[in-house]
Amino acid sequence: MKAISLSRYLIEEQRAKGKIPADLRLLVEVVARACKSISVAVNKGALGGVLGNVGTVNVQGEAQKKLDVLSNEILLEANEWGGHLAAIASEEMDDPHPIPHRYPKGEYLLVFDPLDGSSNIDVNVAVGTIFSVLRCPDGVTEPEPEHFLQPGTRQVAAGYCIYGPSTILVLTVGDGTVVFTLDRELGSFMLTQDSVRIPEDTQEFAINASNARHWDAPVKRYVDECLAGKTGPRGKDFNMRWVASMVADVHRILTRGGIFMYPVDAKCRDKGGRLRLMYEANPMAFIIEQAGGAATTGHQRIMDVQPLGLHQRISVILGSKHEVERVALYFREN
Ligand code: AFP
Repeated sequence: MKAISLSRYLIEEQRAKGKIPADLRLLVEVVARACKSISVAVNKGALGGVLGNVGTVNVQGEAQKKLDVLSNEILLEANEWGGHLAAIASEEMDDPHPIPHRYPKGEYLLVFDPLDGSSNIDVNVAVGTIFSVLRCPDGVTEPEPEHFLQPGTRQVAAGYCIYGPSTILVLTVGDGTVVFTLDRELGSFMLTQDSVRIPEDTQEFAINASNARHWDAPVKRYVDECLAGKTGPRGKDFNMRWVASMVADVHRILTRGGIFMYPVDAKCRDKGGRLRLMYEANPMAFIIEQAGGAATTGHQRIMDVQPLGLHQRISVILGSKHEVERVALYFREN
């Protein structure tokens, strides 16, 4: 199959299938172009003078990397003039960024983690950009934080760009999950996988095992059974991976199956979890579900959660359908 470009894919989704309006096509193309710029900055590494910390902390209370701030600025500058957005929210900003009055507004809300996994940048491990697109409620011209608080089922598009050995854009507009690889000579994202299907079973789990003593019983039961391998109730051996960059862990699972868990535990319960609902859990859940996988908090489907705050954290268990369902069963039996 001759690879087609992102632009052609989006035009075909818009024209042939009526799946996306022109403004949403423009939005995805603008975000993809911004990701190309971020990829250039990330790939320069130490030569770009952008490694290390800024010396500030974000709304999460986390030290901001220079690339966190730069990636955020690239995404803001790329998106504020196009006329497709009503407002923008980011992990790196306390409140939504309004579209400057000198530019027209559109009907979409864009939420993103501009550079997820940024604690891995200085050690040259894959990082990525995660984004989610919602509709701005009708009649709202000056969106407030509460206008972003829509469940994940209301997303009209979601994606991530992983800056790894190759730069790969993974996207869903609700018509399956598709994968584009950046052709640096052309400067275009080219379609390299047109309908991702996550294997429903797996032998690979991803969790930060250093938190084991804090886990709730259902998580401990699931992981202990994986560790028991052939001799245990699962009757097969498991492998473990933990990159500590959600984009990298999710991309591996999207590619070959697996289960990713960052559950609420005794250590992070007071914060509601480790990962953020609006710009990490929801977009990844949309992508995973569109590829035949599942995504739960342990108690409910992630995309059904009614957000209570823009930077709300949530328990995340996602990946191969049968494994996620097993963990959810253990929560019900608990
Ligand atoms: P950073 O962006 O601060 O590196 O956090 C990355 C992340 O939000 C997510 O990408 C990882 O899955 C998770 O945190 C790793 O958390 P631990 O460092 O506690 O394993």
